[in-house]
Amino acid sequence: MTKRALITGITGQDGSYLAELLLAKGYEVHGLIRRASTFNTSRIDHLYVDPHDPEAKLFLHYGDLSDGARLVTLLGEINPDEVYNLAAQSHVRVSFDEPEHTADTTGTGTIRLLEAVRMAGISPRFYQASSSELYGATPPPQNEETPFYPRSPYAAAKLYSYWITKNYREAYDLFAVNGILFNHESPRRGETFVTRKITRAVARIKAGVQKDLYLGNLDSIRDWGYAAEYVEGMWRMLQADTPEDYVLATGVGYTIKDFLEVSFGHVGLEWQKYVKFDERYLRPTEVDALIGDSTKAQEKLGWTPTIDGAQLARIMVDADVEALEHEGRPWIDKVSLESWGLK
Ligand code: NDP
Ligand code: GDR
Repeated sequence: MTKRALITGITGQDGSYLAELLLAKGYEVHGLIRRASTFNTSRIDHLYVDPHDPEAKLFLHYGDLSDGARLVTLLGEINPDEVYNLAAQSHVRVSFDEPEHTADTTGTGTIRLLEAVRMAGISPRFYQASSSELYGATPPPQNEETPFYPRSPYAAAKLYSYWITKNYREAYDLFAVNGILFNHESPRRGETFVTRKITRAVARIKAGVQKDLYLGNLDSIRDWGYAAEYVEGMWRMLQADTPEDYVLATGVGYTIKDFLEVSFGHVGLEWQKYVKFDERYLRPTEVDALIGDSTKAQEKLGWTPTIDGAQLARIMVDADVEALEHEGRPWIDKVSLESWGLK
């Protein structure tokens, strides 16, 4: 029997890799997309087949996590075996500018989706995209037992989603899990997150189309993994015998300065010559250090990350150099397509 999955946030970084993975595994994949005045499907266009084609396995539906009635209708119609809730206002700095909107999407959006599952009278396995930002001010290493101390409106909203997912698991016997994922990046990472901002700038500075790169705090430590590997961990969580929460992380921390060093160094440049400070990129409260301990996922799910922050920086710089050569034409990284046997 073909399995059916619903992905919210399918147009985002993780959603696009997860859709690819599930299609490669033979799933029928349904994705929630927001109506926008311009196309917002560039990360999944390469997967799209006209729905009239009998071979079509990917189906997109307009909807929004702020629209509960629509979620009930869609869940009833699709009746998925698995639901992956990846949609969110996911930018920590922006959550200080738009705290209420962030609460509505990143927090309340989750309860709308969980309630829609109940109201539709279905019982899919449910994945919630929880985050290492939950740990906030609690020092590393962080694992499933580490106390939370959120430091932003984004993290506070994710904290609500974490607990409500756990509550629905206990209250309604739903197979609902939290993946507590540490930062994961890729050539498809949004351009305003620090890794992609850096690797994109490296390519542009090298090509002579950008002069400087303005950044905020360079001393924070992050545990950066590769998004394509992390979505595979999400899938494993939903295949487990029992619903449990898991940390996914590489266990290796780098500062922003380390990432700059590797990225600029990869094309023979010195970052100190190009990076300038702009206080607008500082956060009112910073998360100083996140380094995860994913022993539980490694032991119980057999999930092992293979790419660390330094390798990732090089992959992303190479991809941004190539993307620049394709500017104005459709382009997508081939890394996961190859590894999942699609190309
Ligand atoms: P992105 O920001 O790349 O993608 C977010 C997705 O959510 C997009 O598809 C976006 O749609 C969609 N979305 C935003 N608001 C709504 C809404 N109101 N209704 C429906 N869809 C909406 O995030 P990532 O792919 O990086 O992350 C996926 C999830 O994992 C997020 O929840 C994030 O918070 C969480 N997370 C991410 C980590 C990371 O390091 N990447 C680490 C830990 C957790 P559109 O394209 O239209 O904007
Ligand atoms: P983060 O990622 O906040 O960890 O959240 P981001 O890349 O935005 O910031 C990482 C660190 O870099 C510092 N920084 C800058 N950040 C950005 N975006 N832009 C800058 O110019 C800049 N200069 C320095 C930040 O202060 C921070 O310390 C990401 C998101 O994907 C969340 O959705 C997810 O939950 C967490 O990772 C885990």
